[in-house]
Amino acid sequence: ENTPLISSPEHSVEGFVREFMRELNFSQGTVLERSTVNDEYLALARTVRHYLMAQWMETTVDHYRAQPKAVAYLSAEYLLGRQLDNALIATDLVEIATEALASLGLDLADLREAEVEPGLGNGGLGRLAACFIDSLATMSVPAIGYGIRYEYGIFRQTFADGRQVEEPDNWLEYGSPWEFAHPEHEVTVGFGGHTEKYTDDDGVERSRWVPGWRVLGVPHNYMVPGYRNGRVNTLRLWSARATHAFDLKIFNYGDYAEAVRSQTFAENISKVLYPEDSTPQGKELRLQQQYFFVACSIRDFIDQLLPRGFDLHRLPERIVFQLNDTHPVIGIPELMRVLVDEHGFEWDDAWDVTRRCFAYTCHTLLPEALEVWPVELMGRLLPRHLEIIYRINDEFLADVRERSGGDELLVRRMSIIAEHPERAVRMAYLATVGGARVNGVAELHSQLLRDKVLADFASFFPEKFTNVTNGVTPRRFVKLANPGLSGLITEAIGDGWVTDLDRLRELEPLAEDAEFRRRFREVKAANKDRLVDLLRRRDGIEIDPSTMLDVMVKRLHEYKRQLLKLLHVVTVYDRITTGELAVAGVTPRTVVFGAKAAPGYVMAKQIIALINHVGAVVNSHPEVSGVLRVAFPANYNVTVAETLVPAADLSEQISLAGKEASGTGNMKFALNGALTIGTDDGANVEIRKLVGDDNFFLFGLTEPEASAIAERGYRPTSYYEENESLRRALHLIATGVFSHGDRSTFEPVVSNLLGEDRFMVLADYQSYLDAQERVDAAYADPEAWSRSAVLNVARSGFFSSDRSMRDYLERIWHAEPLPSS
Ligand code: 26V
Repeated sequence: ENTPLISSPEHSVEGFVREFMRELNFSQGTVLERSTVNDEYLALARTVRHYLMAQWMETTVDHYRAQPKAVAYLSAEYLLGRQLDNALIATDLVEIATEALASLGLDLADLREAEVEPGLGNGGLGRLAACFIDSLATMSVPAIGYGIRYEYGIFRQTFADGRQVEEPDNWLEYGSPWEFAHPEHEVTVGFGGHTEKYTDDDGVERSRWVPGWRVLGVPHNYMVPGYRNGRVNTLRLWSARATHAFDLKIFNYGDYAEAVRSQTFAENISKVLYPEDSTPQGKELRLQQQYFFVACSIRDFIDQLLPRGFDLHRLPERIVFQLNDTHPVIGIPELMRVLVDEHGFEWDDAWDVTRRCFAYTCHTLLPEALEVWPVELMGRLLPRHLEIIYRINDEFLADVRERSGGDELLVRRMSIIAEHPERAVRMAYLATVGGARVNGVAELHSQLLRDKVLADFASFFPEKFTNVTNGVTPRRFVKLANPGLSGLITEAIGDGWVTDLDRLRELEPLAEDAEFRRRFREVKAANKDRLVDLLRRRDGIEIDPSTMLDVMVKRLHEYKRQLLKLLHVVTVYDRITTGELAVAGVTPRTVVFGAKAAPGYVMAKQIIALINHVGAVVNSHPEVSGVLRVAFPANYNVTVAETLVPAADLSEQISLAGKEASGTGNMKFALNGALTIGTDDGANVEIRKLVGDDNFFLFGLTEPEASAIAERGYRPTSYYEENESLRRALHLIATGVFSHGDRSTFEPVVSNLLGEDRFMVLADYQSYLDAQERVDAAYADPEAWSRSAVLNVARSGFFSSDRSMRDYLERIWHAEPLPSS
C-alpha cells in the first residue's frame, strides 16, 4: 500500500551515469561521440525527471485516495524559469549529476545553458504564480496549478538602434522534456451559439446553452517538485486542439482545406501569450483564452479529480479556486452554469456553493488595468454566461438597494455591468461579489483596495477583504541563484532556512562580525564576476565589477519610473561634463536596466530607446565612462535575474507611491543582500519596516501626499522652474544630446514630463537625487554597507512565498498539508 508504484533510480554517481546513458542511447537515439549539447541536455533532463517520477505518482495517488481539501490556482500566466536546476536542487542531485557528467567528459554548466526557459508570463503576476506553486509543493499542500500552454511565451526582445524589436519565443522548438501530454484526458469546451428556454422533466422552466462551436483542451502536466519532502505536485497547462468533428467534416463534405482552416482557428486559442500587462486590449481571442483554460480546469477537477458520484453540494469542502487577478473570473459564471444547467442545481444552492469555492487576488491599482469585457462581445462568445452574470447582478443589486435604502447612485456604482463608455462586465466586481475573499498583495495595496478601488464593496462585504503580502521562493531565488551566499548562510546557521526562512534572523548577530562581513563581501564580489561573464558572453557588454552595481529590472511602465532613474544618470553626466563634479569625487557606478515594453505601448518603447541612447553617450564619454556606465542587456527574463539579483549592490524600487501593488523583485534583492533605494510603495513599506530605516534609502512623496497633489492639480512645470539641475537634465534630452542632435526624437518624452507627468517624476526628482547622495556616502564605507546588507538578508525572511502560502491557507483557503508518509 505504501510502496511507490515505481521506484526511483539509485541515488549514486554510478546510478546516475547508467540512467543518463540509457536516456542518451534509447530516448535521444545517439551516442556520446556524436551527441549535441541539446541531446545531452535532454538526456540529462529526462534522467533527473526519473528521480521525481515515483514521488509524483505517489503524491497523485495519495491525493486521490485521501480526497483532502485542495487548492486550485487559476492563472493565465506562469513565469517558470528554467526547470533543470530547480529539479536538481529539489532532488539533491547537484553533486551527483556534476560528478556523473564529469566522468563522461561533460560539464553540467554547459548543458544547463541549453534549456530555454518557459516564459509563459509577463512579469510579476506570472512569476508570483510560479513561486506559489513551488511553496505549496514544498509545504506538502494538495494543490494543482491550472493555466495555458502557450506555444509562444513572452516575446524575445532585441534592440535595433536602441529600439525594442520583438521576436517570437518559440520555446517548444526543440521539445520540452518537462511536459507530459495527455490527449486521452482531453475535454471539450463550447463557444458562441445561443441559449434556449425549455421545460425540464419536473416541469421547471430552464435555460440552456447551445454552443456554436467547440474546442478541445489537451492537458499537459508538469512536475512541481517540493523541496526534498517527497512531494511532487502538478501544474496542468491546457493546449487547444480542433474537435474531432472537424475531422468528420472532411469526410462529410470533402472540404479538406476548410477543415484544416478550422483546425488552425481552434488551435489559435493557445498559440501566444498576450504581452500587454497593464492596458487590456479587449481582444476577443484573449477572452477565448480565459474561458478556454478556466472551463477546461473546472471540468477537469470535477470529472477527473473528484470521485465518481461526488455530491457537488459539498464542493467547497474539496476545492478552493484561487483567481490570479481577473483573468480567470469567468470561472464564476462557468461553475454556476455547470451546477445549474448540467447538474440540475437550484440557483440559490449553486450560488451558495460557487461563492464558497472562489477567492480573488487583485494585483493592480491602476484603473486602466481593471479588466472589463464589452457586453456585446461576452454575449456573442458566451451567451449563457452573460445571462448568468445578469442574474447574479440583478440579485446583488437588489441586496444593495435594500441595504442602502434605495441609494440608486450607489447601485449604479456597484453594478457588475458598467454603462459607460459602453456596456461592459466589470470583472473585478464580479470576482468580489462571486468569491468568498478578496485580497491585495501588500499591506498598503490591500488598504488602498479597501479605501479606494473597491471601497463600496469593502463597506458592503467587510469580512471578505484581507491582505496577503507577496513572497518569493527561497529555493530558486537564494539557494539556486546564489550558491555562494547559501553556502555562507548554511555554514553559519545550518540549512533549515531553505524551508523556514524566518531563521535568517539568526544571522543578525553576524552583521557585527567583521570576518563574516568580509566573507559576505567575497560572495558578492564572486557574484559580480559571474555577472561580468554572463554579460560578456551573452550581450558583449563589458562592466567593471569593482563599481557599485545599481540595478533596475522590471517591466517598462511609466508608473515604475525608469525615467526617474535615467534622470539621475543624465544629471550625473551633466555635472561631470560641465565640471561641476570632479570624477575623483564620484562613486563609480554601473547602472543596469532590464525591461520589456508591451509592443503597443509607444511611450514605454520610447523610454527604452532613450535609455539605450543615453547609455551610448555616457559609455563613450572619455571622462564620464570612467565612473558611470549604463548596461541594458536585452531580453531580461528569469534566467538573467538569477545571475543579476545576487550581484546587485543597490535595488531600485522607485514607483510613484500608491501605484506598485507589491513588487516582488524588491524582495529578491533584499534577500540577496542588496540595499534598496525606494519609495513608500507596495511591499517596500514592509521591507523598510523590517530591515530598518538605517538600512533602506527612502525618498519621495507618500501615497497620501501624492493623491493630495493630484487632487488639487499637479503642475510638473512648477518643479521644473524651481530646479536648475532638473531643467538642465531635461534640456540635454530635449536638445538632442542623446539623439545625434535631433530634437524631435525624444520630444514626446520630454513634453509628456512637462505636460502631464502622470506619475510625478518631476515632483520626486530632487528627493531622489538627495537619496542617491546618501547612497554614495554609505557605499564609501564598505564595513557599514556590508553590515546593512547582512541585516537586509537576516530580516527579510518574511518575504518567503512559504509565508505567503501560510497566510492564504489560514485566511482564505482553510486547507491543510498532506505530507508524504
Ligand atoms: C494585467 C493585464 C491587464 C489586462 C490586459 C492583460 C493583462 C495581463 C497581465 C496583467 C497583470 C498585471 C498585473 C500585475 O502583473 N501586477 C503585478 O503583480 C505583482 C504580483 O502580485 C505585483 O508584485 C506587482 O506590483 C504588480 O504590478
